[in-house]
This record gives sequence, structure tokens and C-alpha cells, in this order.
Amino acid sequence: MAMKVFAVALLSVLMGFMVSISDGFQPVDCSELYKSGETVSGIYSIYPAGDIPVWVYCEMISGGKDEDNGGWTVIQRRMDGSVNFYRAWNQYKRGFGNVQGEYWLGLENMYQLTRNRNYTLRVDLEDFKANKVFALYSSFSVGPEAAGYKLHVSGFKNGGAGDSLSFHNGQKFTTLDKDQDVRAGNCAKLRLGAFWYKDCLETNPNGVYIRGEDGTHFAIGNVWLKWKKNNVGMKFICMKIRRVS
Ligand SMILES: [Ca+2]
Repeated sequence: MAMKVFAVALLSVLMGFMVSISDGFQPVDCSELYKSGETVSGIYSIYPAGDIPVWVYCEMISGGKDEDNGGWTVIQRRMDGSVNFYRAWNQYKRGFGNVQGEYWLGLENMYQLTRNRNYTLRVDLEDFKANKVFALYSSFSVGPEAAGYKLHVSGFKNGGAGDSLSFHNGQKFTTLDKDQDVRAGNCAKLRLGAFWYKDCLETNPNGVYIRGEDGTHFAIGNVWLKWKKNNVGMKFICMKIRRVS
């Protein structure tokens, strides 16, 4: 089963690659793929910065009014704890993980995507009791590395999750080996993740996959405080962006 899934994924990646070679189409993101007629969710190659392809998961499903149309580029996803997210700066800069499952797209890719284009951000959350909520932000961008890959997020619209991200607006990105937060210590080390930490957090999407409620340590899980307490880890958390046309 796993081999089959892998083979199908590999095939789809190769096909996507061949298609992009054969017709010269180099989509910047999943929004462009969607507009070009791709309506099946899955793995595609995009070109955030020109010629170098990057594999991403595209959510192409159009449906409910909250989803609007498809064309979402997944920039972060946790779903089973299979990938270690406690990583150093270069990993968070370049991206890591498995685009079929858990991954981080990379700060440089996020910067390249959003530097001259307008994006909406949607954060999907699910707890271990199958409750699903989301938060929408009408504007999302990441600044250049020279300025610390600052987060710019605004225009919150509630989908039941509450707003745990505006707290992080304007913050630089902090990893275990690069402290750019405003706390005396390093929030990545204190909260075992990497994020646009402040002092330190209202959400910790890249924290430890603690599988629900666990009060052993303070706020180290992949938590979202405006929905659940700081000791409740999400079953599913996904950050995805879509072009505003
Ligand atoms: Ca600090």
C-alpha cells in the first residue's frame, strides 16, 4: 500500500515535471495551476523564484463558500507527527519534510512567492475529537532574510479558531540556532519549535506533536491558544496561501 502510494506520488511528480518541461509552463504557485485547469489536489511542482522547481501540495478542491475556489498552496502541515520540526535555521530557510504529509515549504520560498504578489492565508485546525475550525487572513507575506524573514499578516476573519496569529505579526523568525524573538531567552529552545516568536507565542504550529492534551511541559505542542489551551496539541494543522487576483 505504502509503495503504491509512493509510486503514484512519484509518477504524478514526474508527470508534472515532464508537463512543465514539455510546454514551458512554469507555474509560480497552486493558484496558477488551478487557473490552468488543474482541479485535483496533490503534489505539483511550482516555481516561486523562476527556474528552480519546488514540490508542494496543492489543495484544488472547490466547494463550500469558505473555501471559495481551489488553488491553495500548502506552506506548512502537521498531521501525524512523522516529521521532526525541531530544526535549525538553514532547514527552515530551505524547507523540509514530505510534501505528501508533514512539511515546511521554506522561508525563502515564502518570501519569493509573496514579495510581489498578494496572498490570503488560511489556517486549518483539527483536534483529536474531530472538531475542525479555521482562521483566515486577507493578507499574508514574509519579508526578506536580511530583515529576519518577518511575518506580515492582517485582515483576520474567524472560522471558529479565533485569532492566534496577529500576535505574531511583525516578528522575525526564530530557530534553535537563531534567536530573533523579543524574549531574553530563545523561544525556539523554550517552546521546542521554530516560528515568528515574540515573547513567546499564541500559537506554535512547528512545536512538538504532542497528540492532544499534555500538561507535562508548558506550550511546547503545536498549539493554538485562541481555540484550545496551551497544553493541547492539534491533530491537524495546515497553513495554506492563495493568490488574491
Ligand atoms: Ca530572545
